[in-house]
Amino acid sequence: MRAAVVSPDKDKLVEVKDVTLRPLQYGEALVDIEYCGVCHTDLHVAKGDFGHVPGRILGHEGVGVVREIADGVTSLKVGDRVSIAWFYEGCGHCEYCVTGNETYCRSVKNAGYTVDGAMAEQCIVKADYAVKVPDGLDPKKATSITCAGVTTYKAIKVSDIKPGQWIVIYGVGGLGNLGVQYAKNVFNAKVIAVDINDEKLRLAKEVGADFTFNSLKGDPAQWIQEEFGGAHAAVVTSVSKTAFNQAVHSVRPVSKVVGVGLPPETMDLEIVKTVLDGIQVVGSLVGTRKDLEEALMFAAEGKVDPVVQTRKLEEIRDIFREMEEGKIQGRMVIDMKK
Ligand code: 8ID
Ligand code: ZN
Repeated sequence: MRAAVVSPDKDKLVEVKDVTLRPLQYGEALVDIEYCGVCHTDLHVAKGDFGHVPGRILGHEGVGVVREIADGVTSLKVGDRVSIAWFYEGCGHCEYCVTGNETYCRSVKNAGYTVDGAMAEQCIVKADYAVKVPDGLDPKKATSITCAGVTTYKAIKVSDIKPGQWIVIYGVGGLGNLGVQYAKNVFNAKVIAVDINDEKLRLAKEVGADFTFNSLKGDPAQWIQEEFGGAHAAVVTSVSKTAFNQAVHSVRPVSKVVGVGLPPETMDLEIVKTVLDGIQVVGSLVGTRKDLEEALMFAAEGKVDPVVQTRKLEEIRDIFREMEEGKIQGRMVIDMKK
């Protein structure tokens, strides 16, 4: 089968190859992939930002239909539509798995990074960890919820934002435009979107941001403090430490700054500001199976509507280039039938 794998040559990033999957094991299911979204995390993996994994099949915004189940599978049946997410499997019994923090399991497996993912014609899933896609949700759009959607939904939960409060979302690319929609339509917050790209800000406005700000044209933190007295929370999806630093200065005292973006660099956390204003800076990693089920439900109800365009698997290198250049609006999704 055709699959996009991490290239052994770091400059090439990725190559499309013919790959044979291993046989199914107890508790697993084989999924025919229909669509797979391309997340900026796939680009980090291909670049080796978290360690080089040559030969690994990329993809963790996968959606497909179960073709075959192995012994021991009770949670899925042939014909079910399921998602393939970054959180592929936890151990199921550690402190993190049993306290609603399964994505932090120390033995976690991640699709498209530590195990083969969904940028392929087929993918093996652990049945108990493959969250079903609700009927009536377009599978092309469901791909975006599988990572971008659940990640921002969860990050906003972690931010503790309350209805009517101001939340600032830094970076309104693939993740951020969904963050705007969850913040506005599910959490009933008022939303400020900050980016360095006017096109992305236009989309953020279209999908519901109350205000937008291009941080190449001024200091967003100063503007947010002057206009709104500071935001009640910030979620940062930007692939840049500048945005993390600005986010800390954008919020009111006793607020949370939730880090989601993964630029491989260090933020400058000003100690006096952080301590005197009681600011909490926390990370947030994708979401649990339950978070994903909820995030998918809100999309099926039409509260969140992913903006997607489809391309061929063979175009993956071009997609990565366009992502790096900031040219993709919403999410680029690979259509495995193209
Ligand atoms: O679980 C997680 N924490 C998780 C899940 C999924 C993705 C984390 N991520 C990470 C990705 O690995 C990546 O580092 O979130 C980051 C964003 O992923 P994405 O939304 O898929 O990337 P994108 O579509 O390229 O959007 C990035 C946006 O950031 C803006 C860009 O203009 C773009 O709209 N941006 C940048 I780059 N620098 C900025 C800056 N200084 C900025 N926006 C504001 N200020
Ligand atoms: Zn992702």
